[in-house]
Amino acid sequence: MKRLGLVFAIFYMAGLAVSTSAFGQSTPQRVIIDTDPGTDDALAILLALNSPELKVEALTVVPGNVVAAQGLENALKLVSLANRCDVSVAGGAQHPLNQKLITAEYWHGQNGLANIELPPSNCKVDPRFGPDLIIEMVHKYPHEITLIPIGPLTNIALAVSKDPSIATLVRNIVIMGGSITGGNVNAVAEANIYNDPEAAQIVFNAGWMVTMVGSDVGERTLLTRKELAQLRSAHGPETDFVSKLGEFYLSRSEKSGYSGAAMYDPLAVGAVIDPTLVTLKDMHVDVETKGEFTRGETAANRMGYNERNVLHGDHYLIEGLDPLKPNAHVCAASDAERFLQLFVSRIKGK
Ligand SMILES: [Ca+2]
Repeated sequence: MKRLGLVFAIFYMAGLAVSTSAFGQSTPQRVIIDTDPGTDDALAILLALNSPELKVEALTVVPGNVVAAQGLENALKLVSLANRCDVSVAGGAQHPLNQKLITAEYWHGQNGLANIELPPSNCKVDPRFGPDLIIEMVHKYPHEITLIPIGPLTNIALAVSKDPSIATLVRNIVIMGGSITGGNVNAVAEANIYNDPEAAQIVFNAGWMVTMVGSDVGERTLLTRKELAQLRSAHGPETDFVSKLGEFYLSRSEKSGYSGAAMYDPLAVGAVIDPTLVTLKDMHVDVETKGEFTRGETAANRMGYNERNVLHGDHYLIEGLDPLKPNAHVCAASDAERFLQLFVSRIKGK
């Protein structure tokens, strides 16, 4: 089954690569980024806005790194910085489905954007409720929209619960979230999943194949002083902002024992721009919503089956193996060097 999973992953990536090259840059992929900006969200959004392979249709904002209102303000400032008021920016959920919000100013600065004060936004908010905007756009462009959720999965869970048909009408869903080798909040949980495990469990089991770009791979895809120096060699509103934000994020990461700044959210965008940047393995993923130590863990089955245990008298016997259908393409590795060079060149390119 492991080999079979790899084969599926290779076909999946080859399929995406072919469709991209067949249409060329003239038909960019429509994407909606659901975001809780957030330092690495800002990097991801600017990467997307500066990549010709993508047409960013909307940013929908979810509470996570910062509260909903601050996230919405940040998203509006980011599209304004990039001079892209054509991108819809909409608010969404105000809190997770079933627990209190946990914000992360500790990592992202008081305003979520490394305490950098961007100019007031020239762009106007889209009055639609984010999950409704997602539903509308997926129906407007059937099989064309790729969802890129890079925050807690609250908005996506609300959208697919209200209208389950979007699960078959999206082109793809590529999330930053989860991990198969340990968490970044605690032993096992990654922050986006930990902030709304119930929403994540809905999203993983909505009937689509979720591409999961986890924190474990993000932490092996590090922005270092080398890339910061490359960014600093160019000047412009976006490059200057990214250089300052990168310095804050890198220093914060170094103080916490990392050798670079984990490119969590940007790598999810990178995996949509160029699927060959990541290695995927098909697995069945469920989200732990109860465990004493494991709430928010992405429990990923790497075997493709569960044992079938049947009660005989006073104990159970293993009678065989029940196959488990994959629901996720799980990112196992990235081509970090190639991704970082793509990131730097795209940010500097404008
Ligand atoms: Ca995020």
